[in-house]
Amino acid sequence: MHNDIDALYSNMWKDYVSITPSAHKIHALLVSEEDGEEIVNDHVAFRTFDLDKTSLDKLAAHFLNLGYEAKGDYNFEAKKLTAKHFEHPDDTKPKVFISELRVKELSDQAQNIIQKLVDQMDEDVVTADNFLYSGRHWDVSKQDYDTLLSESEYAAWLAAWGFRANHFTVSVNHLGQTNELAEVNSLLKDAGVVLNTSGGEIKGGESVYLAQSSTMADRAEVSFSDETVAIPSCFYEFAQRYKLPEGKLYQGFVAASADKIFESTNAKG
Ligand code: OOG
Ligand code: NI
Repeated sequence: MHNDIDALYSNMWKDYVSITPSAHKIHALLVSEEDGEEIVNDHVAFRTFDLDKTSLDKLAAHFLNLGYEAKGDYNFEAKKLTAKHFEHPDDTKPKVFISELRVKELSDQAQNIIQKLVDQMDEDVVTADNFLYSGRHWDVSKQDYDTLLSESEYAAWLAAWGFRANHFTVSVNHLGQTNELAEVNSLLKDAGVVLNTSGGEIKGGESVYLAQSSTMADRAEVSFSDETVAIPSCFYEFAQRYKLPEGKLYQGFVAASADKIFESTNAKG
């Protein structure tokens, strides 16, 4: 496992932008690189199957090993997902949101496809240094992808893309030009970026101490075993946090908002 947080994030970012080219453009819109301004990441997110080999805990181990601590628990009934978030004692480090699909709640057909994928995976890959930016460890056909897609968009995305940051999240609180999410959204839309409007462009708000928005995922080519096709890859998220009554910024997530953020990897319109 990695023993250097910054190196891990740098590798995850490289992998993420390789299939999310719009992240570069968005970066340039939000910070002036000439001034040496940097984006602060609020969090990154990962997806997995709740099978023994690939469980949330296996991914989490990489972060616990780096000093992260488990904080919130979340349940997404309709999407059949369980999630946890992790924080580092050094609050300049991004938070981590990891979800897992409860495979047993899917149809027998979908379960069989997923089992067939995970069976191809060597047990040791989950503890390898590069696991969190290693992508897919199986061959998958476009037909199986489509079958999963008709039942669980999450399952299909994971079958196609594997283990990698599903999104990075800009901390709006740390931006130089504005600290208002609504203004960030306007800037993005003026530049032609397509935002996720499921549940409204801004999910949450001051009343739940967290406001979030996200782009609709880019598209990138996937080599399926039978054909190569462009499908939704990864997206970019924007988070504005508000102070709790005691004066500290809220650090958790909001299940009702997260439920809609998941839909950022749906096909656009
Ligand atoms: C995670 C969606 C939830 C958030 O910030 O609420 C989330 C995902 O799409 O995998 O990231
Ligand atoms: Ni997120």
